[in-house]
Amino acid sequence: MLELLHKLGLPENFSVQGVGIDATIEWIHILMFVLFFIWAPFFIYTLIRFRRSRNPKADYKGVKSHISSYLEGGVAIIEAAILIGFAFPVWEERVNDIPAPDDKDAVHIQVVAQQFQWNMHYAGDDNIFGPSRIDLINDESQNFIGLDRSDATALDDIMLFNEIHLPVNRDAVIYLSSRDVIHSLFLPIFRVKQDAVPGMRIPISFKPTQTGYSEIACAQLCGNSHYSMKGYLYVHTPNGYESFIKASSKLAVLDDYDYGFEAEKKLKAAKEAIKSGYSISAEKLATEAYELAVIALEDKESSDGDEWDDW
Ligand SMILES: [Cu+2]
Repeated sequence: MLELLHKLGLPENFSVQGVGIDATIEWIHILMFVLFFIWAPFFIYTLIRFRRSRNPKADYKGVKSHISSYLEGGVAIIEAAILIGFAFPVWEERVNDIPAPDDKDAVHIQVVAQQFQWNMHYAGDDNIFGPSRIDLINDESQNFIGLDRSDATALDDIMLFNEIHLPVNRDAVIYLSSRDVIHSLFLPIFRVKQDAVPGMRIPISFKPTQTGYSEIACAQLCGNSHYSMKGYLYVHTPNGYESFIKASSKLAVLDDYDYGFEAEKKLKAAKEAIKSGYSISAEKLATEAYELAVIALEDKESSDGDEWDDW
């Protein structure tokens, strides 16, 4: 059945949690197929059997047998089995088995939706999310979530737009919220779909099982440019991810495109490599990007010193 569903457009599943969801989807389809092949012939039979020419006058007594009640009861039992046997456990796992915020084995990301983009906030090298404040939100200066860069823990934080980066085979936790209206983060290949609700910070957790690239969509009709809330998802090798994040974190501290230019180029190349399915070369490129970012940061610091001397 799952193969048939893949042929009909269900994408491959690339998360540990997706297996349970796929099983539920599979059972629902099996039940619906069975129902369809029972109800459809029955419906056609009733159309012919009770046609007007054969029954010119309505029978006021109606059907006496209880077969239809038994059939309905049977359907209700199967539906209850799907709900209690499959849907509840899958949901229970999804809302209860979420790694704690201080769990170092998991990757933690904050995602803030807004009309019409996804803002991804990574804690950076220090693993601590810098604070953000509403009054600091400034779209012109690209501070979409109001990150307080004056705070020491925020200096190395990484802000990405419409891009999620994750390592393979590690639990990922996304803390999802929204800046304006209700959006919905949809990661089809992980079987993740969660509403982003203003005023709430909702954790979602899953574990990617394969490196690769996919698209992110918004699954709530959130406004006139809803269609443009398209994002990209990159699943790196564990080392590739570490280097990618460390390089991006250094570039965030550097905050100077001229110095970080070469490192940025390597990071872009790493993303292209993942897109083309070369996660090992992506890992190499991300490592090079990190080395370049370190050099760029040292260069800038020493030249800042020069400027100070000249002054
Ligand atoms: Cu949206």
